[in-house]
Amino acid sequence: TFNVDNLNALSDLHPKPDTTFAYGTAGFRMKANLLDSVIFRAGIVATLRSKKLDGKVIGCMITASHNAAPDNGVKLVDPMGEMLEGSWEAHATTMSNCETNEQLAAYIHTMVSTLNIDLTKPARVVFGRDTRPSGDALVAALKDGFKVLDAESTDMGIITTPQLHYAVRCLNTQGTPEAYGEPTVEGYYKKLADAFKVLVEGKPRSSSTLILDCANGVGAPKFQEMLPFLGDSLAVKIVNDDIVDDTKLNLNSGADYVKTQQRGPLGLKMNSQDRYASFDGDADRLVYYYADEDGTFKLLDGDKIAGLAAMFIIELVKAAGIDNVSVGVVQTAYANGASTQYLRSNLNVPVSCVPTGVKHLHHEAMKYDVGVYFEANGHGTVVFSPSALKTIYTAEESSPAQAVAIRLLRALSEVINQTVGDAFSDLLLVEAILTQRQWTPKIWDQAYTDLPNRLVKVVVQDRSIFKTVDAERKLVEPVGLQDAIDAIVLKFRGGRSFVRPSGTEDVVRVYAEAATRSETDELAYRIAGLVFNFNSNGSGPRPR
Ligand code: G16
Repeated sequence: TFNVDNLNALSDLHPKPDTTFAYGTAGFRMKANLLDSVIFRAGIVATLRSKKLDGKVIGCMITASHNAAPDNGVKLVDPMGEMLEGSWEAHATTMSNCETNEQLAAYIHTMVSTLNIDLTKPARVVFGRDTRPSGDALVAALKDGFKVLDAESTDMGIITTPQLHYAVRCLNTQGTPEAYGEPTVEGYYKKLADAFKVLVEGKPRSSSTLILDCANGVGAPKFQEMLPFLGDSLAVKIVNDDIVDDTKLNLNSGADYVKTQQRGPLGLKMNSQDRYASFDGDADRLVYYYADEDGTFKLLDGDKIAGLAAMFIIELVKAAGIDNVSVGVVQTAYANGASTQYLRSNLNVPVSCVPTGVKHLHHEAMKYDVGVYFEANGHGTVVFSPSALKTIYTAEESSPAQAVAIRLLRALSEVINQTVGDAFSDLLLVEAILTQRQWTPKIWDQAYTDLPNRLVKVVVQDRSIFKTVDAERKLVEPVGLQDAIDAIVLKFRGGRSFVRPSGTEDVVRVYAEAATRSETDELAYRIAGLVFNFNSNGSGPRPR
């Protein structure tokens, strides 16, 4: 049992506001001023999870990633660095919605008894936060949550989300055959930089400059911190690195802006000689882009990164003579139709489609020996199964070409953050492949041509009325809306569109693809208008 007076005293410091909470696509996320009680209780959930798993270290990351500066949130991290298991998301949601201290105590008791949690077991948690000013107070709430059931906690300070995921895995695998690395940010920099140097060894470096937009978020100081580890293996010019003026976070910059607006960060003058990349606010997403000779903006999003990574890995696996290692790619409904076609027809890899959220992609990717997963928004990574790693590490070379392929595969498995999508690690992966191939972004882009596409946000009164099936490609509620969407889509050449509620923002997202730019825009705005009008739910500005 546990000390209820202690719980009550701590819980009184973090009263629940009159709001219903839900663990969304990537944890709880909303206006920071509503989050105090949620974060306090997330601390309790993390403690219980650790006790349930025999004292394994659980991670808590305070961030709202790509969202605007006034938002914040928390993502919970399971022992191997992956997102919290689905059934526990439901426990976190229920706990966050307990109205009184009595209900909260009762729910903790319910979890302890139904999940068979031994409260005498130790609990260990590690936490970090991004640069948002609301982070400090929320960290204090989280720490109070740890006090309820006496969790031993480690504060990693201001770090990127993937660095926390990395540290969790390192802590849980230390001293085992699966040891993942040093559980510190320096350990992380060293591991990635050392692997990167192997990947580019002996290859001439690009004469163009890599201009890196850090969305005025935590990626800026942290990437700067990694540069000395990379030495002269990579030249980068960092822009949008103002973390002092917090209003600038993700504002007119960053991966989400670039992907959804299909243009470079505001105020960035692009030229056709250089290559450009953007992180999001907590550095777990990456997109690349460049300007064509005529100045046209060209986006290399998560789909393009997945294609590049899959192509490179497939060729290395062949060259290393370990063809028995299966490679697969996981996408979501947002994947550009042309990318899926390229993967299936040109690379001959199996492609699966799952609902939005890296947690879904990660699990599906683990079904392959090497699973490449990326959301179109630039969130993704590559996972290697234990047996694939064993094959890669025990493979014997019978030719110099084979030796090179094996060496590169080993380094790839080290440069890639296998716990979660990681903008730093993905950037090094892309740079390594471009350097190996001596490719410009333009050559990379030639793998396939994206179908014109458009993503629109619609503000509605209640996004919870939108229910989807079939990896979010079809709406089942509100009844009748999908039929209306289908009827419109049919009128457009190569038309495809779907509607789903966001799990991180208070909006409904509309995605559309069609044969031409103008048809795509028309399709997107007609569907958005439909959603806006449906049952008079539109509460924000009419989408234009
Ligand atoms: C989070 C998730 C991503 C997801 C994105 C948007 O990203 O980790 O998997 O694609 O939200 O989700 P939704 O469309 O449900 O709002 P981040 O970078 O914000 O943590």
